[in-house]
Amino acid sequence: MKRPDCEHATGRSEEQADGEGRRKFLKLTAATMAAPLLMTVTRARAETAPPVFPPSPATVPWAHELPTQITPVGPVSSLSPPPIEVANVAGGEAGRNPHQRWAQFGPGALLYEISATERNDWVYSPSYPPQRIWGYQPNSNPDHSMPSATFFARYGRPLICRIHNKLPQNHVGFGTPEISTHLHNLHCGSESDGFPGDYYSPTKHGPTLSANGRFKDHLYPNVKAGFEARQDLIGDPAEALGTLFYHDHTLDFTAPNLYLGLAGFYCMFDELDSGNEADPNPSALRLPSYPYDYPLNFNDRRFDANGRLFYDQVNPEGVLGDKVAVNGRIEPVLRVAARKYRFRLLNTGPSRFYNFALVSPTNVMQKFTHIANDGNLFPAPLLNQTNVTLGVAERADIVVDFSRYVIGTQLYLVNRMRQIETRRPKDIKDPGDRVLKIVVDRYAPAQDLSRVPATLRPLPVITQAEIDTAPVRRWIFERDRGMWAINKLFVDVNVARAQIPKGGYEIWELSNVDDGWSHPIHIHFEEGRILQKLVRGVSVPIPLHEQGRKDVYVVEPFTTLRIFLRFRDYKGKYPMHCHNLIHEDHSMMLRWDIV
Ligand SMILES: [Cu+2]
Repeated sequence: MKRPDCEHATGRSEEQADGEGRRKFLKLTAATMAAPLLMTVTRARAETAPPVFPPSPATVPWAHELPTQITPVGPVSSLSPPPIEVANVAGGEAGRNPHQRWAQFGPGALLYEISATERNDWVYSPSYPPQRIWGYQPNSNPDHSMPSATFFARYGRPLICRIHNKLPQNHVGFGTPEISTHLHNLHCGSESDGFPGDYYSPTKHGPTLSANGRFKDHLYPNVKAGFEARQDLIGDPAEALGTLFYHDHTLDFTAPNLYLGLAGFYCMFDELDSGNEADPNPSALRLPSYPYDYPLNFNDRRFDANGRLFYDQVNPEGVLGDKVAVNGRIEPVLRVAARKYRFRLLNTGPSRFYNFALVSPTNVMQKFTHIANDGNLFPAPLLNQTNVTLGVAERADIVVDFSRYVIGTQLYLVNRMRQIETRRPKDIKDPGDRVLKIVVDRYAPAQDLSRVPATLRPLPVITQAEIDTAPVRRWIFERDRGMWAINKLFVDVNVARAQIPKGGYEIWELSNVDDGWSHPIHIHFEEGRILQKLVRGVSVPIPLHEQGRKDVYVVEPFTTLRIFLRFRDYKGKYPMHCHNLIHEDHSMMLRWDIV
């Protein structure tokens, strides 16, 4: 029998004992647990039975009200010590690589300061005791309505976000008190990308950093991909992104750290999607805008008999949550005005897929307009939709017009996707589970000037000549030796599995050769386009909502997706990984470099 050849089993040389010891322990434990099974069966569903955990205790629904509007975090006037191009290790910063394009974006950037912190008073449900949660919050005026703060950012306004690690370094239980914060899927230098090996704390650092740190500065240029070739800092509006989110990406511990709450929204605006529904600019889309622009983050969670958050970070099957938290609350109520809203739906996992529908109390599906997928506005809105599916890390922006309802109307957002294991969803079945109650309880104080125009954002051009000349890489995602592998290898953050020239373009074929798992694959850095979808080798139509730009590609059993990708403007190390956080933590990840 072959031994696992991953770095975790063989050990890394340069890392500190504690964190690395835990990482090695986890991987060896997982490999040992799976080893006897390997002698008889090698693949897929027959290999192991997923673990069965007791159900979470019952909750009383609709006992918690979400705020009627979210409060984005604001900039600070200064940072001390001031941010600089090269890591200020003497001043407490982790040993990152120098900021790329500092001269263009650093001086004059807006300054933000947040900290990863622990609090002990979070109430998932009034049926459960207040308990520990982790989140990213501003140092002053933290937003206690969400586990992590929300950013509203604008193209053309670069920002520097200083992220302190104030997690308790004597932490016990699941999760690890190091962080590496990834802003999914911002176009930025790899030193600001939150690479999984770039985790840091005051006492530890990952193998791809050079020093521990109390904080790390992230330069978010808020510039559209391809700006270098255009020689401007405005970029092509077709490349703009919208609904992004940031989260911890620490190697081997992303699932438990997100499970504890380390994920928040980062919404981007530009001259089209300007965030102002009264915008006089004729090119502005005037979509429903703040405070009627509302992010909703969904996660699956499981609780023990005492109502405390439960997780098993050793088992490579993870834990499937049987409660759905919405912005950190189970079965909350959102009161809305009788007008149009933009909801930004986000699935932060760890493993559950959702199919959301908005229904009446008698389970009649209501119509909405689907305008964006993975933070990318469609060329044209998809009208009269009744449901939307989200794999982990996928997003959907929808517009719901509540002016159609009388005051007092109650509606429910339901999850129709049934899932009984972390491996993949089972099927869609009505009427679904009610996860959010929406009450139309008032008229808006002012006229609703928002609209959903017939055209939204054009797609960037890909020429046939580019498709014909693109180098092709093939990546196979499969179960291997009790863990998850890409082309038979487990993650090694020190080794680049692909080296791609800056400015290049390629076609990546993502293949799932098993029948037991669905893999929502995330490729950092630039949005891609699905050119072709094959099931058992036969080309099938690409769903309309997946024909635009994407950054998460759900690769279902026996499926191959052919993706067109560009690699522009920056150099450095970036990962591709399964965004089922359990697969990600159990090695389904690789590093690729732009050189
Ligand atoms: Cu996966």
